[in-house]
Amino acid sequence: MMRFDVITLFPDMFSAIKDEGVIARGVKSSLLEIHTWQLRDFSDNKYRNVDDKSYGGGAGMVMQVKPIRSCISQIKQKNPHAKVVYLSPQGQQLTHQLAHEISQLDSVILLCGRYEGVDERVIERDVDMEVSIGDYVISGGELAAMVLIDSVSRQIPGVLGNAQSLNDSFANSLLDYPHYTRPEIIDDQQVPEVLLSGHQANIDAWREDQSLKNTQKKRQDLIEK
Ligand code: 4GY
Repeated sequence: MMRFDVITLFPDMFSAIKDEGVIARGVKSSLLEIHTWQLRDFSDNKYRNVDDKSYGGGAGMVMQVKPIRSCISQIKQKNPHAKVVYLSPQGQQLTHQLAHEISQLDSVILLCGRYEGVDERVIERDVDMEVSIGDYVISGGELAAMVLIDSVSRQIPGVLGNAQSLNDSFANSLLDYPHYTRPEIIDDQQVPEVLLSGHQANIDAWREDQSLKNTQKKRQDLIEK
């Protein structure tokens, strides 16, 4: 059982992954748990503020250490070995391989930033791993956390139809092969004959070849690696 604890100002956003799809099924079948924590509940003032102006000036607010640290320490009371992941563009890039490594942990705390992000002292002392979903900026860590939860959960045995995740594009460091379904012909477009042949060895060979060609055409960089 893998457990995610998400620290966020917008816990309702996580209904997007909690309520339906592959992750929801993983939760229902007790393979994973997703808990959200409203950071404002850890504020020490009546206005429930968790941010303040930036030292040095400039527009934009910074998330304060105290509420974050007290939320993390409450979560860790039950899971002392939980790893804290901060989602930011300055992190290590999330890849199939990193998602797999994270899937080996049993408890992950995901810290979602807003505004200008968290006070650097949180990163220094409380964060174990900084992870980025790519070289662009989004408005908060929540969407990045959901991407991480989805990509990690898919690699937990049983969350997908068991053999499915081995089949994933990137599991073999190549792009996927093309997929077709009924009907056999639509307008002037026909399903490749080999897929209708029933000859599984030929189908497997065709798919492998298509994966390679697809990768050469669209992502030469993956082959050079
Ligand atoms: N890219 N990968 C990313 C991001 C938003 C303000 C700090 C990313 O992971 N997170 O762009 N995050 C910012 C928003 C606080 C994180």
